[in-house]
Amino acid sequence: MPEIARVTSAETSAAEVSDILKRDGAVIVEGAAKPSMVRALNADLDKFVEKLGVGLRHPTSDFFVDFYGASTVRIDGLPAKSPNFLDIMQLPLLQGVADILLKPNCEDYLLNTAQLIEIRPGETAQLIHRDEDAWSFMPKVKPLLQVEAMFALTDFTKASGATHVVPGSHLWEPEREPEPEEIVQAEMLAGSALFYLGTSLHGGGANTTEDFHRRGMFLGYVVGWLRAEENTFLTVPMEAAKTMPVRVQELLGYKAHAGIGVVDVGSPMALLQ
Ligand SMILES: O=C(O)CCC(=O)C(=O)O
Ligand SMILES: [Fe+2]
Repeated sequence: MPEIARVTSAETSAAEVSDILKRDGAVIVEGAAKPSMVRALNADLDKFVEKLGVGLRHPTSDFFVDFYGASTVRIDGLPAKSPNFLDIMQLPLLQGVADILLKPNCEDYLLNTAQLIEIRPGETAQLIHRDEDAWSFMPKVKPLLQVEAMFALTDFTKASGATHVVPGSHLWEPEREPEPEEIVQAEMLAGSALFYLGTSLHGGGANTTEDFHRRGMFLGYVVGWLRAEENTFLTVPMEAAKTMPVRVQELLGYKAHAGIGVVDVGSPMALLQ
């Protein structure tokens, strides 16, 4: 049975986490967010979760109705919804890993999407996938595009739907499918985070509990020359972006990638002044 390596946030450098990611494609970082941060994030997000039902509201295709889950609540636009999320976006360990793994392939990276993913009882296991398959028009041989982290905002257990992961699958041929014994679950306590590559096979787990809501908060960084999944210019109003730290503004797309993403062929940062 393969295992997901575990490290502690306090004792592990971005270089060490990156080395494990290069080897295994996934690693659990224990204590990535302090208990007080987990409480604050949950308090920020509770009111949005209460208002929203489960399931996908405006599907862009039938595929995504199933993929995103009929008993799962998903919310994006997190930078505008949770002031505490801005600290998660700038977490030195996560930025450090993205610097090491993505900067060789771009000038700077962008927030690809951030989502609260609450898997409710009765949800079935999500299709095992690679998040980089979102850019399906890419040639088979491509640089690493994406680095991601799934933060547990409640405990993740096998029964509650802990994320399925296939360690080592970032090095596989794209066609190879995992055998059941190659799939492990990222069981972790609230505050821990599963760091993984956009090329690693994974998927949400089934929630077989009677009444436990598995809440995760997921965010990923993508090379700055790709179109990001989430349309952050619409999910985060510009008035809100104006009040955010400069690094967050950059990650939301107000930093041009050389000649890409410009306004009047110049820096979009000028719009925030
Ligand atoms: O909820 C999870 O554990 C994983 C979700 C996921 O991989 C996705 O939606 O792309
Ligand atoms: Fe995914």
